[in-house]
Amino acid sequence: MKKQNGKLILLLSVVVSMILLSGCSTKIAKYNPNESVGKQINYTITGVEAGAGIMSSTQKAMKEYGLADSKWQLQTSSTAAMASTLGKAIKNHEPIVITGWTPHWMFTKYSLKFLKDPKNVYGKAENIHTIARLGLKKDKPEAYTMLNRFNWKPAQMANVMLKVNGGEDPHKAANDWIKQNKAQVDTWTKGIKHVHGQSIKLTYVAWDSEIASTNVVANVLRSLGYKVDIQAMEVQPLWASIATKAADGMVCAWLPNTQGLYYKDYKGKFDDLGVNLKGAKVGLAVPTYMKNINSISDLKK
Ligand code: PBE
Repeated sequence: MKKQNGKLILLLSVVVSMILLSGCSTKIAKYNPNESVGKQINYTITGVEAGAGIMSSTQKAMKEYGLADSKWQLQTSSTAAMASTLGKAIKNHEPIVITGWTPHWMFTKYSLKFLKDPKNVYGKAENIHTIARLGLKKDKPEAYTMLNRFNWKPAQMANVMLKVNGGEDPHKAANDWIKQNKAQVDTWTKGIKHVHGQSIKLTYVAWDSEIASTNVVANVLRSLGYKVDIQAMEVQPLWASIATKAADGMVCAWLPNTQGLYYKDYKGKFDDLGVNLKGAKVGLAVPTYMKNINSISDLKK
């Protein structure tokens, strides 16, 4: 008898938890164009790492568009977590607002749109700059020349990113890209003397875009004979690593807007080698099925 009771309790608890679980999963509502979007997503913008420039730009946007004084909040997260939340939301046709940027595989994989920003808080087009430590030109002129010449197009960066997102090792994805774009890479290395195992250190933030660019640049420097160390870190330490000369260079400076505050803070303590990618973009983004939401001010609806 006792044994049977035990079984019954077990069976009951399985049934109860199944009901609970299925109850939870059906509770996630699909995007409803007729209801306030804020209400549907608990007034939450899904963000990325705390130090990212896009996070401070978004705080500013929330103030300028009158979202900060209402119930809206910006959720700090990580790029990987944001991408996974986005993927799940899209699968279920749920509403979601993210901090987005291009080049990024998210815009290739999913149908997303940037929200219009009439107050121009995020700036128009952003560029990505290469930044070297002071003195690199004199100490490692070969590497400096290559870093100074490095430049590519958003679609090229997106191509490497998409491969890495598909599971390819970044080192290999970068090498494949280099092989397939030999003529372009040759213009970066032309006439540069090979060095013999000199070491050089590049720092970066592990955003998909910067994983792609840093691996490409590192592999090209390796082909010139450098022993290259690449080290991932947060944004503020990234700028500090160059300013304190703990690292030689980085190719991840989104400017003039996104990382403008770091640029200002460390001004005079780094060498700006100029743009390596033109036409990046930063802003708030939503899936295209959120038909009624086209501008940041629409979030107040
Ligand atoms: N991001 C990706 C960075 C630059 C590249 C938009 C998260 C930032 O906000 O600083």
